[in-house]
Amino acid sequence: MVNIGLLGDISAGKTSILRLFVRYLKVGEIENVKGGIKCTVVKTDFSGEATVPGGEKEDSLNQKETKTIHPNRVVFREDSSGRAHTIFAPGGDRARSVIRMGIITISRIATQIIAVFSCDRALETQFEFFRDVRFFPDNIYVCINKIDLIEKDAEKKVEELKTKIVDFFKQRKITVKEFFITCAEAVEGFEDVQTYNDHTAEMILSISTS
Ligand SMILES: Nc1nc2c(ncn2[C@@H]2O[C@H](COP(=O)(O)OP(=O)(O)O)[C@@H](O)[C@H]2O)c(=O)[nH]1
Ligand SMILES: [Mg+2]
Repeated sequence: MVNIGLLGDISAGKTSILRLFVRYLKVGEIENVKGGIKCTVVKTDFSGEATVPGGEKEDSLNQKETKTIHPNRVVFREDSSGRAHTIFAPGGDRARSVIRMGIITISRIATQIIAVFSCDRALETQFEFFRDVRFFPDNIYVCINKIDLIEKDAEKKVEELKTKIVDFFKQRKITVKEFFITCAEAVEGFEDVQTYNDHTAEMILSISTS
């Protein structure tokens, strides 16, 4: 059994990654991704998600912006082996003590950590989040999310981000085992949306089953 913790600053996309993974399992799409196998959702808990008052999303009509108070959780099972895995995604707002508790708890019980970064925000502010987390394994995975928001020279930009992220964790004696480049939303008008949605699901699956 693998316990995966998704950690990252507010709005990096942790909750979206979990939701996309659940969707891939529910519609059976998980079998069609690279390394895909049949899996079943055992349990989901998104009850820690609170609607932000007045927080309308800019790009859609009725969806409300949400904020994670208590860690979200998904348990799923590999059908053939029967192995079950859990993915946790605590909130990113470490200024609130209840959320901070979630981050500390998950960073301690997770056997694998995925550090989630968003392409559309300054890295430095996102590093602040990780500076605060005390308990880290020596090796982590890194997810660079919202790839759709890089407007030009995406490959070059991604390489720059990777270098800075590796350096940041190296200073803390943490090695990045692997990078995953993802898009966790069904973004209309983004040509490669299917590929990068798939990458999101492949990331969770390959870390769980490796
Ligand atoms: N364009 C784009 N938006 C995303 C992506 N992933 C998440 N979002 C949006 O970013 C916002 C924050 O996402 P959320 O999952 O709540 O972030 P969290 O705070 O890390 O849990 C939401 O409005 C999402 O719809 C992505 O890959 N691309
Ligand atoms: Mg969240």
